[in-house]
Amino acid sequence: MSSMRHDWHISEVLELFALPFNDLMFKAHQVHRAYFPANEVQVSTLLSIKTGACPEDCGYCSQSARYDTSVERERLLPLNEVLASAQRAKETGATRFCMGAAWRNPTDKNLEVVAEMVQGVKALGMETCVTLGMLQPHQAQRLRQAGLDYYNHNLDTSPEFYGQVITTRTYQDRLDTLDAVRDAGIHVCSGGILGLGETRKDRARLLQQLANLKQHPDSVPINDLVRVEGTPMSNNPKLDPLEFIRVIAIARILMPQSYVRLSAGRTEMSDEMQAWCFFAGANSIFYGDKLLTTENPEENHDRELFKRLGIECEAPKAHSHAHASLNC
Ligand code: SAM
Ligand code: DTB
Ligand code: SF4
Repeated sequence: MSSMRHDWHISEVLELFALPFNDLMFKAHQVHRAYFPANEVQVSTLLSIKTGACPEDCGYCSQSARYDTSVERERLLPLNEVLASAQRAKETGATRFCMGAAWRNPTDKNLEVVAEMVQGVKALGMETCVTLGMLQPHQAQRLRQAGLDYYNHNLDTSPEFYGQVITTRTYQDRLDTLDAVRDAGIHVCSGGILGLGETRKDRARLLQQLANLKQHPDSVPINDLVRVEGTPMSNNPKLDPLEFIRVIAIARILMPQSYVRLSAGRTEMSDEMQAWCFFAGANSIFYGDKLLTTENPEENHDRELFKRLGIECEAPKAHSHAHASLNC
């Protein structure tokens, strides 16, 4: 929308970080209410369709072939298994099904198989999202043609800190993939991870990069590092929860119309911390006891938490604006 800003200066973002916590929460929550129903959260479920043996060296990742983690490599899952998982996710109340593959990039042959998965999941009446690594423009167009709704590809961190996290693909590669996705008419899902050892300025620069894209990402996942044994980041100190909540709030202020997803790391967050994240503007989560390879809160726990907070699940877009409950 034209009133959305894409010219944030780093000093403005840092000023938001420096606000007293209450002032920042108040501001973010006002923005949130102006653009979204205050008590609705969108629910997505993740499935790893191809696990492990990834040639990239992302320092946080359980699936990189460079690190000795407990993740076992698996082949691309067969279509019927993927569809059975999607059906289960739908029955538990998820409206979007996100499929992740540990590839540097898909081959055109890989993509045909994924296109079939996208078509099958869509036929169940769910929104679709995939995250397959770098994408060429013709590949993005092929996925769009298959009916893909969202493509996830994160900037992860600031351009300055990026080289200390990943050396096998550049920041510009990521921006190019996001352009290809946007140009193909697919919704962009792009965010980052906190707790990598970055500074507050790096966190501000990440948010600035996302907000200053030509169009804001439609969905902005904010991940808290899951410290995976065997990765170079397994012993990173935990980020201050209040700093994490600040990042959610600033993402909400900078990108008022985007869904801000409280993504990885929720198993280590208290219920109170998650409640603050929802107040600060988070309005999407991953639901189901597994992310890609690591644990997520149990479904029962999330159901209870939503009930205690009076949060409803957002109904599927294609149907009505009615509220729905996590239907487990
Ligand atoms: N391989 C594809 C790629 O990197 O483009 C897609 C899957 S990758 C797992 C998607 C995102 O998950 C990463 O960009 C990162 O932000 C997040 N992620 C991966 N491992 C994580 C971890 N241990 N803790 C938190 N977030 C993580
Ligand atoms: C994103 O930003 N977070 C999700 C999704 N996009 C694909 C992945 C989180 C992965 C957490 C670590 C794991 O389970 O392997
Ligand atoms: Fe591979 Fe994605 Fe993990 Fe990086 S984050 S190592 S690209 S699976």
